[in-house]
Amino acid sequence: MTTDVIAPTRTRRAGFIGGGFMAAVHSRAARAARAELVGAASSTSGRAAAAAERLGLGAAYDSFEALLADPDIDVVHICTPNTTHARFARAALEAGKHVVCEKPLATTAADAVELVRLADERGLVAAVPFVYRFHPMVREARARVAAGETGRLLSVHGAYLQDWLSTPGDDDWRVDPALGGPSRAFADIGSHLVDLVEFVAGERIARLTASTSTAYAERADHVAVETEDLVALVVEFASGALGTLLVSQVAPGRKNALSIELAGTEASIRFEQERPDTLWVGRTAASSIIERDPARLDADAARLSLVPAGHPMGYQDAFNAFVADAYAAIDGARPDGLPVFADGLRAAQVTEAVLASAERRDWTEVPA
Ligand code: SOE
Repeated sequence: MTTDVIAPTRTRRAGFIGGGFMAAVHSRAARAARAELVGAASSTSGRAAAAAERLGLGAAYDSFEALLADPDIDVVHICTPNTTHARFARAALEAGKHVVCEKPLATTAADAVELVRLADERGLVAAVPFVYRFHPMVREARARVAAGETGRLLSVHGAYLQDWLSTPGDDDWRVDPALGGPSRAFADIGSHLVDLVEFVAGERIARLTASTSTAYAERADHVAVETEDLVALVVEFASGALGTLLVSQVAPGRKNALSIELAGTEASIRFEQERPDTLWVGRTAASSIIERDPARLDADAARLSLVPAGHPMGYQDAFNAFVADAYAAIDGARPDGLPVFADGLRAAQVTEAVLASAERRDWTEVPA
């Protein structure tokens, strides 16, 4: 097993659709993976030129079609509002491009199924940034669970709490279902929480019951708001393990507080995204804090651990590792734990189950 993040073997030529916060994150990661940033397209040629200038993305294309027609671009990063993802991903795959598409991959499971099929048919790499998988201590937790250190899974509790929409004056394009899709908080961040739980546990949620709530019917730029600010879930795994999950974007003081805690017959294990260099391992007799130290980590965690213990790693490091692994997959490698379009489909299926359960106020099966 390599001890370094798998670096690409040839220069990638990357194009970007969208020029906002996530385009900045994606382009920093592409640059770190030694890609050539060829150009950007956006909603207008003016916005494309501004993004290319601000982010150093190379040329500005008049349209996404013009970007996809460039034969020199081999991978396209889609960083636009949610309801445009499926259309852009489909067009990029049909143009023969590898795709890194922001989550949610699609706002319906049906669209996601078609994208998975298309990527498989074309033999193209198609990835979705469930990026929290790439914190080294997440891989350490996953390795310990897989090795049986926690025993048979009994329960999970997790949360993803943010406060950037905590007041009626706070607003965003995600509030509008025409741009964000029918689910807001869950599709945006609940998808990360469920992906991380299932990734670390190595088990799938089989059924769930959900309640959603919208804190404010009116916001600065939107009225009659229907998309949810928060979701409370009870989940049952295929193994019979139970869990509770809370997702909120109206939790004052919580900035990006993603946390998961798994309890098994032998031990518990807890990861907190805002303190990504540590793990808590709980036992009846004594509990411990595991610090990230490459010399003492599972090989998969060590390969992502780019600096020594005591040098904090963070969100952009995780994103850089995700893009490096996606590019390595384009070179033919098979990096462990790369989130691909099938994972984007999973997220769409869970999101639809959450909305259906909240609507019916009953338990809902999640497709296996
Ligand atoms: C906003 O909720 C957001 O930027 C999400 O869209 C990202 O997926 C998450 O990683 C951080 O918060």
